[in-house]
Amino acid sequence: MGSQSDWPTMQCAAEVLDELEVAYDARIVSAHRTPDRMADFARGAEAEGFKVIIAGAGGAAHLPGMVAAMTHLPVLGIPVQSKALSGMDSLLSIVQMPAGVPTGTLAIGEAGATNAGLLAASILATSDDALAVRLKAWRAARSEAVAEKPE
Ligand code: RP5
Repeated sequence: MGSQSDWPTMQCAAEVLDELEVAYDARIVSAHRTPDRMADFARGAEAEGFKVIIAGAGGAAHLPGMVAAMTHLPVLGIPVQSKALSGMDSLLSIVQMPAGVPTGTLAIGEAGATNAGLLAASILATSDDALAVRLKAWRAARSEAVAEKPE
């Protein structure tokens, strides 16, 4: 994520990864304030053993796209809800990548972070049968929790 202030949003991704028993590392890596840290992370992520990167940032949210430019790993971008423009700035900063540098873009805010965690798990589950079982169970439990009628 780009800032400590993104953590309340990004925690939603972390929570779902915890529930699915997917190992992860959470780091603050700013495209603007710590560009060298960002480049070192993005260029070294594959060698470090990462399989998927979830990158959340708000405002002028260049982090996901810049990370995607420096790695072949899948990058899932989360537009963090900004105070000034409610995350529309974040969304538009992430979603319109030029052809050739794909960056997955999720919904603004907490829903996007939760879904990024689930999507990362789905990607990993294509080569991890036990995770696929846990993911199917997670999804089934969510379906079963939906009442047929309102209270
Ligand atoms: C972005 O600027 C961060 O991703 C964050 O969403 C936003 C505001 O950062 P802070 O000023 O709260 O550190 O780089």
